[in-house]
Amino acid sequence: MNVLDDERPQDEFVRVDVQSAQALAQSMDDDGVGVLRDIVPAAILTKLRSGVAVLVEQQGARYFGFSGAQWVTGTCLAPLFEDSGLHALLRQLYVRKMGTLPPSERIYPVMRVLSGKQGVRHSNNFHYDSYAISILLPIQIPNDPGELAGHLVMFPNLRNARRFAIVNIVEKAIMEKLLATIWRSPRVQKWLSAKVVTLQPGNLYFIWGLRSLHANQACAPSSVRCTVLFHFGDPHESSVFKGLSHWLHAMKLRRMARD
Ligand SMILES: O=C(O)CCC(=O)C(=O)O
Ligand SMILES: [Fe+2]
Repeated sequence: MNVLDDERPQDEFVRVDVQSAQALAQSMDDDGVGVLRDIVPAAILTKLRSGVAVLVEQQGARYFGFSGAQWVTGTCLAPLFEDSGLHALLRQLYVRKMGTLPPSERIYPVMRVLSGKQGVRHSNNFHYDSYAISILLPIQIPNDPGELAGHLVMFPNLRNARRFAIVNIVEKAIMEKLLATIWRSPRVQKWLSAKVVTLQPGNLYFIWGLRSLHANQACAPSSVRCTVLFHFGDPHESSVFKGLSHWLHAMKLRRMARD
């Protein structure tokens, strides 16, 4: 495309279309990941990165995580977060994979900033998301030659969604805690054909988060890595065991925050 033909203001997102659902779902099934390229414009990436730089400057090189709708409101990511095309696409993907309507229309946004020794601790933590679909937006990925970039590594579509929340919780505990070191082993990753997804800021990466065991690779403690996740569709949203899984997750974050 000739850039001169593109009349979008430089800080506007490229429109996300529900028509992409079929192709995305196919790639997520076949390759583990579906990609929409060049959705977040460079001007917005620059703004977000300067916000992150201020945080790192103020609080030092450590791990930051923001979750829930409040942190997005009023930021330059809000137009994408509220975009009706994105919501329609997520709904469509959910219906295709889960065979029912999503339990809610809510997108759960998370921002992760990895830096310093704590950042390394937040790497290679293989997990299943609680949400059927996760979109990963790389904001800042280290890219100096010879530097570890912290790409995404995944075992695509290792399982199906579990019907009962308690089964899901027990399975997650076994896979994410008891067997944590197994998934980190290069030999196991090779043997089980783990996929490394090279992250390019500006693109949106779609995965079946609930089905695919995944983690970010480590990057150097001296670098800063920032990603945003949009999670959608938790089939166990209204389960009585949800409180337990939130508590387990909060404990895990607290443990990792200890120096
Ligand atoms: O930051 C990343 O690359 C992945 C993070 C992730 O999988 C998550 O927060 O659920
Ligand atoms: Fe995840």
